[in-house]
Amino acid sequence: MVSATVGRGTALAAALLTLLAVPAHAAPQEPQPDLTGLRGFLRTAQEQGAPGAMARIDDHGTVSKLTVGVADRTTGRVLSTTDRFRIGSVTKTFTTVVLLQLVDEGKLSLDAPVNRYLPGLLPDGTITVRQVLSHRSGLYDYTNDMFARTVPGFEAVRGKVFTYRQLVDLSLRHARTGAPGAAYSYSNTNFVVAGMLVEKLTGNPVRTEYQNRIIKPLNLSDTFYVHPDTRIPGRHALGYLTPDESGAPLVDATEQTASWAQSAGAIVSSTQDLNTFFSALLGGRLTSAAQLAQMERWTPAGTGQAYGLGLRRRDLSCGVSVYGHTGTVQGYYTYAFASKDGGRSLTAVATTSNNGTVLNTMLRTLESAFCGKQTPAARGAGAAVVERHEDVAPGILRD
Ligand code: REX
Repeated sequence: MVSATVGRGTALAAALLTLLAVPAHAAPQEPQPDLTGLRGFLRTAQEQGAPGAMARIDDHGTVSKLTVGVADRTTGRVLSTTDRFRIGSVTKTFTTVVLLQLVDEGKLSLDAPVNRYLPGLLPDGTITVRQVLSHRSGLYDYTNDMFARTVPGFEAVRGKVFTYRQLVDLSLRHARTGAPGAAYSYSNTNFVVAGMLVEKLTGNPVRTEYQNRIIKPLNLSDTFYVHPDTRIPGRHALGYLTPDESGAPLVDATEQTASWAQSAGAIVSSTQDLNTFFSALLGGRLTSAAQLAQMERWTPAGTGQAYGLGLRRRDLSCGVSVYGHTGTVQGYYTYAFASKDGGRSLTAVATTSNNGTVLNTMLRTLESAFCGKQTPAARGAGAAVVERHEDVAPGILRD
C-alpha cells in the first residue's frame, strides 16, 4: 500500500498510522470482570449473615451493578446500589488527599514532625506526618479498648461526641506499639492526628475541606461527612452489627455520631461516588503526580498487602494489584479499590460487620472484579470453593 514514491513525511505518517492501527487486543488486557462469580460472593455473604450486599464496577465507562438482600430488615425494602452507607476507614483516603493537596500548596511537609504544626500534641516530637499517614507512628489504636466488647462498646459511644484531643489522649494512655518509622501498625489515632492537621493548617473543619477539595469538584452528590449528627441523609442502607455471642440477634447500628472515628472514618457515600473518587485519585485528578507517587510509597502490611499514605494496595491472585481502601464501621463492610490508572473501579459493601466470614467473602469480590473468571485453584491457597456461582436467586436484583 505504501508506494516507493511516498515522501518522507507521508511515510512517517503511514508508520504512525500503522502503530495506531495495532488492535487493542495486542496490548496486555485486563481480564473482563466475572459478574457471575461476583454475584456468587454477594449471595454467599448474605448466607453468612449480611442482610444485604452490593457491588458496583465502573470499567472504562461500562457500569455493572449487583445487589442481594434488603436495605431494611423491618420494611423488607430491597437493597439498591444507589443506597448510601457508612464507608468507615475509606474516609482515611479522603483525609490524606486533603493533606497532600496542602503539601502541593507548600503548607505541609510530609517529613516534618507533627509537633511542628501541632506543638506539644505528641510526647515523641520526632513522629512525622509521613509516619502518621502510613500507620508507622507507633501510636496505639484507642479503638482496641473501646470495642473490646462489640455491642456494649458500640452502645457506650454511639451517642457520644469526642474532641480530637480526647481521642488522642485515649491513645496516649498506652505505651506506643513501636518506634516511629519502625513498622506498619494500623491505628485510627493516626487519622485523628491527620484530621487535626487539616483543621490546624486550613483553619476550617474537615467537613469544609472534604467538601471544597473533593466532594464539590468531583460532584459526589451522595457523599457527606456526618458528624456529630447521627442520621444518614437520604435513601440509605441500614447497617446491622453482629454481636460477639453467636446466635444473638443483629443490632441496627445505622444511627451513631461516629465521633469515635471522625477524620478516620465518619464519611457516608455510595458505590458510584467511591468509584468516581478512586478513579479520579488514581487517574491523577486530585493531586499532583508527585503527591500521588508519595501515596504509593509502600510499607508491607501483611501477605499480599501494602499500605502507602492513606491508601492500600492488594496484590490479587492473577498478578494484578489494586489500590484503594477498606472500611469497617458498625453495620457496614466496604471494599473500594481501583486499577493502577483508575480505569476500572469496584466498590463492594455488606451491611453487617463484626463477622469475619462475611469480610473474607467480600474480599473475594476483588478477584471477580479485577481477575475475571478463574478456576478455584488459580485463586490461590486458602480461598474456599464457592459453589453457588451459577445461582441467580430471586432476591438478586440488577438496578
Ligand atoms: C472498629 C470496630 C473498627 C468495629 C475500626 N474501624 O477500626 C475503622 C476502619 C474506622 O474502617 N478500619 C478498617 C466493630 C479495619 C480498615 O481500615 O479497613 N468491631 C465492627 C468490633 C470488634 O467491635 N470487637 O466490626 O463493626
